[in-house]
Amino acid sequence: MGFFDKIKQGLAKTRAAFTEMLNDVFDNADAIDDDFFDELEETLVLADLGMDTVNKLMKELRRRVETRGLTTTEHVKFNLKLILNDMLNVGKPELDLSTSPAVVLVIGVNGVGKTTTIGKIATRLVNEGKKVMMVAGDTFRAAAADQLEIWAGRSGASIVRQHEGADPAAVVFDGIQSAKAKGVDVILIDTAGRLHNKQNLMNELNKISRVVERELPDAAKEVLLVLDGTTGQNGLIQAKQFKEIAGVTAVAITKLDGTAKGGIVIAVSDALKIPVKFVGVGEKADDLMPFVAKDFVDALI
Ligand SMILES: Nc1nc2c(ncn2[C@@H]2O[C@H](COP(=O)(O)OP(=O)(O)OP(=O)(O)O)[C@@H](O)[C@H]2O)c(=O)[nH]1
Ligand SMILES: [Mg+2]
Repeated sequence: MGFFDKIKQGLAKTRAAFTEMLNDVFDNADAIDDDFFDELEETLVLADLGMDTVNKLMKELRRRVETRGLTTTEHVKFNLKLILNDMLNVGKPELDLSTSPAVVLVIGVNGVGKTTTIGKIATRLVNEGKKVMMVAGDTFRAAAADQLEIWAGRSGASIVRQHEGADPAAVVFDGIQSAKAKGVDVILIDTAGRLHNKQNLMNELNKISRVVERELPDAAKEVLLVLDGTTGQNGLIQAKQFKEIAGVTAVAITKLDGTAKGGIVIAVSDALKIPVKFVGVGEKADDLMPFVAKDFVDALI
């Protein structure tokens, strides 16, 4: 199944809620007038695009309708899709894995799907013929490394772990030495989301980043923030905080299969100007899709 069909399936709940309402708005419009714009705006807000993004979108759409003299719903719909596409195209859609090794630091609050997403990315990369290593930087509880180890086994990646309570930066140091010795292509670092406060989290992530920077100064590096799509606007707040403390370069949005709030993908890229590079649409190894903006918009509208 290609991205388009899979994302359509993954977005089934969002489509049921949003796409149908949107079609109603377009089908029942007598004219491109204030009533039409009001109804469209309401629908976009309900899809969890967020007020800021909706306001910006509506302003741009009205501007286009006026300056281009758009009179048919077809033309308006087409322009709506173009604007959404622009909002989603805020950077390179793929991870930068241009060096061997390349490093992907995976962060996010607990339960959003970090470990699962690492397992899925590893599966994808191993299938592409890459040598992948997972590093269990979540030392908060032993079960975290156990869960990662299961994904390592499933995907064919290697894993570096230490005992519960170990210093995550020390585990990362170990992992990097081992990766260099083994000629690993991609190092995927799992981290804990459950830290006592923002300061602790920031300190720990900074310490890990410093080790990576010192040991691999020339490596391609990504900081991948994982967000749970079912949390809607709350995810957007988390994203803003993580952007501030951790230099996020890419976003993965998980659990889109379980929510009608798929509009969060647009809200996050528009508000943060950081590209969404993956979307999760299920719990299995192949339920992670590299993000294709145009297909996403086509699936939505
Ligand atoms: N339906 C669905 N479930 C998902 C998806 N991604 C992850 N999950 C599930 O979400 C739950 C939490 O995933 P984890 O990968 O353990 O999340 P985490 O961020 O590592 O959590 P902590 O280690 O506790 O911080 C698991 O039950 C996963 O199977 C997805 O795209 N769709
Ligand atoms: Mg985890």
